Amino acid sequence: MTTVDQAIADQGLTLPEVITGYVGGESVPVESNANQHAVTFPGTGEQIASLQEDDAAAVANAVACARNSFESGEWSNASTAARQAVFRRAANLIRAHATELALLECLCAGLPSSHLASRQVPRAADNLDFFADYIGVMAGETFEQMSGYQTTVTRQPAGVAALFAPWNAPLALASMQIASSLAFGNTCVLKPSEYTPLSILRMVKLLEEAGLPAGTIGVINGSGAVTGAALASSFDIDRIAFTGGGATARQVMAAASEHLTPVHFELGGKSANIVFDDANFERALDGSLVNIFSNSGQICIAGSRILVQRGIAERFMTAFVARTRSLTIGDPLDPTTEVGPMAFKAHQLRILDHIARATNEGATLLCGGKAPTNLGSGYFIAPTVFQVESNNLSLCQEEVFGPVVSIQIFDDADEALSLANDSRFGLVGYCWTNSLAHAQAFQRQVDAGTLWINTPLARDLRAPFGGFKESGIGRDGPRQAADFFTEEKATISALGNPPIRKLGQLSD
Ligand code: TXE
Repeated sequence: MTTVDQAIADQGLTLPEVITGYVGGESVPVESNANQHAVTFPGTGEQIASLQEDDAAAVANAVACARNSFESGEWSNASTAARQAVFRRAANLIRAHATELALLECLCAGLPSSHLASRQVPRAADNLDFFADYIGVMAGETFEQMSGYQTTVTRQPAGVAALFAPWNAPLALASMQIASSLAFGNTCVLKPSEYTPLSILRMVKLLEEAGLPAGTIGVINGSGAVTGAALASSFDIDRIAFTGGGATARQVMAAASEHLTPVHFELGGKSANIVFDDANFERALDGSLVNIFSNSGQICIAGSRILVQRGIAERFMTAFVARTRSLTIGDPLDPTTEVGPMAFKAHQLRILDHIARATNEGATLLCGGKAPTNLGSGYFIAPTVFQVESNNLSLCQEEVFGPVVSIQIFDDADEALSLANDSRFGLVGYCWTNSLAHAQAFQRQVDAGTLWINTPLARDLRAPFGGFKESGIGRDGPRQAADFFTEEKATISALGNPPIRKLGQLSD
C-alpha cells in the first residue's frame, strides 16, 4: 500500500475513479466519450483519479442551472438570517472535517498537510463566518438633504457569478470567492483548477449539507482552454472573479469584454521584503523565511525579493542560507514537512526554467537551484536562494511562484523603496525596521495593496486585499465585495407633495 492509499484508508475515504462536475445538487454522470485529465499526487507523481472535462454544452447547462436557481429566489431572496445560518453551519462543518479536507487538498495540491489543517482549512471556515457577520451589520444609505424628497440606496444581488479558483490554495481562495458572492444572494458556477478539484468539491457538498439550496453553486471541471474559456465567454453570467496568472487573466478579460461582464482579478506578485540594518535581526530572519517558503513558495503574497541593508547583509545572508538548507522538504502527507512539492509537473519545469535563466543572467546561486534527486518522482524543487546585483534580472521581474528567492543589497531607504517599486506588480510589501522614519516612508511610498511592517503575512479580513498595477483589478474585502457582487439602486421618494411642473396647461 502506498502512503497515499494508506492516508486515504486512514480517513475512511474512497476517491471516485472519475471526478465529474456537480450541478443542481447532483454529480454530473460519467460520459464514456468525454475528455479526461489525470489528477496526480504531486508528492510522488502517481495518478489518484481522472477528471472528466466539461465541454461548452456542459458549461452552458451549469450556467443555466445557476440562473434558474437565482431566479427561483430560494437563495437570492432568502432572509439575511437564513443566509447567515447556512454560512455558520457550513463553517462549523468545515472545521469538523478539517483533516479530511486537508487530506483531499494535499493529495491534489501537494501542500504540506499540517499547514493545510492548521491554516488553510480554518481560513475557509473563517471566510464564511466573516461574511455571515458582515451581512448582519452592513448598512444601506439614505440622503435627506434634498428638500421634499428622501433618497435611499439599496443593493440587489448581481445575479450569476463565474468563479475561477487557482490550484495554489484551493480551499482558502475558493471559499473567499464563494463567501463574497453568495453572501449577497448571488448564485455561482465555480471552476476549480483542473489540478485540484477534490477539496473544493467536498466543501461545496458541505455547504449544501449546511442548508445551501441545491443548485446555488454549480461546479464544473476541466482545462482552462476548454471549460474555463467556455465559462468566461458565457453570455449569461453577471460577474467574473478570477484568481490566477496574468496571461490567463488577459484572456478572461478579452472574453468578458464581449458581454461587458465586470471582472475582479487577483493575480500575481513580485513583492519586496525589505530588511533594514536597525531591524530586530531574529524576527526579520524568521519572517523573511516564512514569507518565501510558506505554501512551498506557491503563494501570490510571497516576499520573493529580499532587499537587505549593507550593514547586516553578510550576516543576514549567511543565516538565511543556513536556515534554508535546514528546511524539511519532502512528503506533504508527513506532518513534519515544511516545504512540499510543486503542484504539478509543468509548474516544476517552469520553475527549473526560471532558475536556469537566473543563472544565465548572472545571479549567484547560494543554495538549492535544482530538483532534489533523493525524493523520488515527486515534483520537488530544492529551496533556492540567489544573490543578485540588479533588479532587472528576470528572476526579480517575473513571478516564479515557488521556493526561490533573490537577495539584493541596498545602501539607503531611498534605494530600497525605489527597488521595491521597480516592478510591474504591486500586491504586497514587507518591511523590517525599528525606525519610525523608515516604516513611515515604506508605508507612504511603496505601491502595493497590503503592507506588513515587522510581521510576516497576517491577514485581516476586514481590510481590503488586492493589488496595484498588474497584480489585479478590484479588492477582496467586505464592502469591496458588496460593491462588486451587487447592483446599487437609488430610489428617490417624495416626502409629502413636493410641487410637480404642470405640463400641457398653457392654454388655461
Ligand atoms: O495559472 P492559470 P497557471 C500565477 C503564477 C503561476 C502563473 C501561471 O505565477 O506561475 O500564474 O499559473 C483557469 N479561460 N498564479 O498557468 O492558467 C485554469 O483552469 C478561463 C498566481 O497554472 O492562470 C485555472 O482554474 N480560465 C495565482 C485558473 O484559470 C482559464 C494563482 C488559473 O490558472 C483559462 C495561480 C482560460 N483561457 C497562478 N486558462 C495567485 N494569484 O495566487 C486557464 N484557466
